[in-house]
Amino acid sequence: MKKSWTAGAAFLALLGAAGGGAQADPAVSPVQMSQVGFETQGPKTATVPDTSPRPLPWRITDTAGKVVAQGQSKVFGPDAASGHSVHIVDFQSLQTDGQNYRLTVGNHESRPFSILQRPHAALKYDALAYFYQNRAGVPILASHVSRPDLTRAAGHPHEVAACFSGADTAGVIWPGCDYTLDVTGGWYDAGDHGKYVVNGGVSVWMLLNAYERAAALKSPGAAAFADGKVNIPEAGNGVNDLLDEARYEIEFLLKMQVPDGVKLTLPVGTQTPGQPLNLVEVDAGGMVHHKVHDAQWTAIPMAPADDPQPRLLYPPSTAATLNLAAVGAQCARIWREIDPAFARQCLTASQRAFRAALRNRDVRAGEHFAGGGAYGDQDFSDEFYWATAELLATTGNPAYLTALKTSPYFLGGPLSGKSATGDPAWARTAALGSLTLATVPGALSPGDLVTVRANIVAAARSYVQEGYGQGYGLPFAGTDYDWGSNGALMNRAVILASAFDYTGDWNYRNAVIWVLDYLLGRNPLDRSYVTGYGDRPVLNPHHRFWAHQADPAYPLAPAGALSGGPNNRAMSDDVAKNLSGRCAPQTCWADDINAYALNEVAINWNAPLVWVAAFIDDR
Ligand code: 9MR
Repeated sequence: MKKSWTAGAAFLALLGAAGGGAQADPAVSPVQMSQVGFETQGPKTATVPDTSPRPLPWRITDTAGKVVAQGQSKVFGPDAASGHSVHIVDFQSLQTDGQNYRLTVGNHESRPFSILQRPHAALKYDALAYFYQNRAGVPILASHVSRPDLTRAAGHPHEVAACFSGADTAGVIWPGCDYTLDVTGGWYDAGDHGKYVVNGGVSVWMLLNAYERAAALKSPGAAAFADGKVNIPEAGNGVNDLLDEARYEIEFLLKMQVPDGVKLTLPVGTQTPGQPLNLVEVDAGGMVHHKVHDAQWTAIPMAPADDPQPRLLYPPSTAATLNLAAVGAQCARIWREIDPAFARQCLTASQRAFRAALRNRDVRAGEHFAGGGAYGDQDFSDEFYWATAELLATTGNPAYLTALKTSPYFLGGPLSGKSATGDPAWARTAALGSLTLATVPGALSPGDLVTVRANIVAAARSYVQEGYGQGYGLPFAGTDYDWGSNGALMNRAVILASAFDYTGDWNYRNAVIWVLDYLLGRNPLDRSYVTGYGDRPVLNPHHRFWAHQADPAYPLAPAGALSGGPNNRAMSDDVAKNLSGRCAPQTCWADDINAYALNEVAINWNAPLVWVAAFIDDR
């Protein structure tokens, strides 16, 4: 971020964000707060850009215009992440449910807002509906969507794919393989129609962990997704609907596994641009294809059923193989009693994958295929830890514990342990292993359980502190907003929420609210990044079917999809390039379907949104 950034540029960024949409945006509010409302007893904060060095008087009026709360703002001053000089108003003391409250700070007046018992009650269902609506292989039916224009024909209903062969964009010749796989099903990754095992694995894990967390706590939330609660075709089959949705992807992941006895020529070790790949023939049986996607990128708009491109399997990788090892193990313990045959299938696949990864420890994804994202990862020590933790939690086999103890991540938290895990991310999965060990009853000895939970709580404690240093209250102190920053914040909220679960300390839950408030409107763009939520929701995410902005014959997005969010690190699309250098970190974003680096939607961002929304309403 350039230091020379000015308030004028902020204004331009706001205009950029508001302009060009298929639907008119309401005016930017001078008072930024959650546009969805506040919990009766929860934290209530608003941020007001104002350069006054002295506190401003504030008051809240109710529907009748009566003043129900008042005080003085806290002068925060210049805030690097937003580029604004701001004041913060804390009105947690107002604990009377109501609608049409207004907050006036100095001469700035907010939109009407509400205080409710459970303002986030619907979010978990809308966030989960994202997954049904991005299913491949089946038609999206009127009975399961909120508007007729969201229905569509099945995309890729007979997806029998051959392996990529021939030259990639860097001129590397790939030999292909002598089999095809029927990989019909699963979820499309994002705005594109690719299906990537690496990202699919972490997304499934997140949904399954939401289930395991609530089950272990025996909290009211354990019933939130009980059979029939979610409007999906499987409702009524006697199985929890969150599990039904996750299984739709697991079945696809299982299909991506290489048959036994197959030898493939794969790139082993470091890949240096400009240098030839180290292509080695290996025993690839049990490995997992990294991804399946179109031979070439398709245009926007594009309903999945209209995709004219051939679908191809791309070479197996160690990362994809360990994703299946991890999620297969998680599946095996969850379905053990629900569907023993499926559980056995999952465990067999998991163990086959794990053995294959041990044989092929450093097979990296090729970075030069057209038509899809790379999800290239260079370090698999975190995936090994994650998969081993899942297998231990499922089988209790002491051999896995012995192996786990040799990992630098053993019992690590995001910021501490022998090696810090970082927050969960598609390329950083060690935190998932630690969360599983901290969640699944009996996975660890009591002493080790205390340690892993303490390491997770230590990160949460530090994140809360970060929040106190932010003008918009975000428990993230950095000024690097990566591709999918909103998804990253959701993953951080999972850490904060888990710390609340382990300790009962409400400060951690409050910090989860800070994250939700930011996503739902308390941000310098006055934007709700969740479609269908708030007064100024994102309208034009980068998505090939929810492509109303590109062509009015296509639908607007349904409610509950999370925009990737501000990105000042990899401003690669044309809209982002235009903003580059003249936006503060939290304002490097635009509501434009072409802004794939800023405004795409994706399974790995919506999955932690489901987790967090379920957590926050779990009372
Ligand atoms: O989320 C991914 C992000 O971390 C990467 O920086 C980016 C560029 O490689 O790719 C993102 O993932 C995209 C994937 O490659 C293809 N489908 C859409 C995903 C979200 O933008």
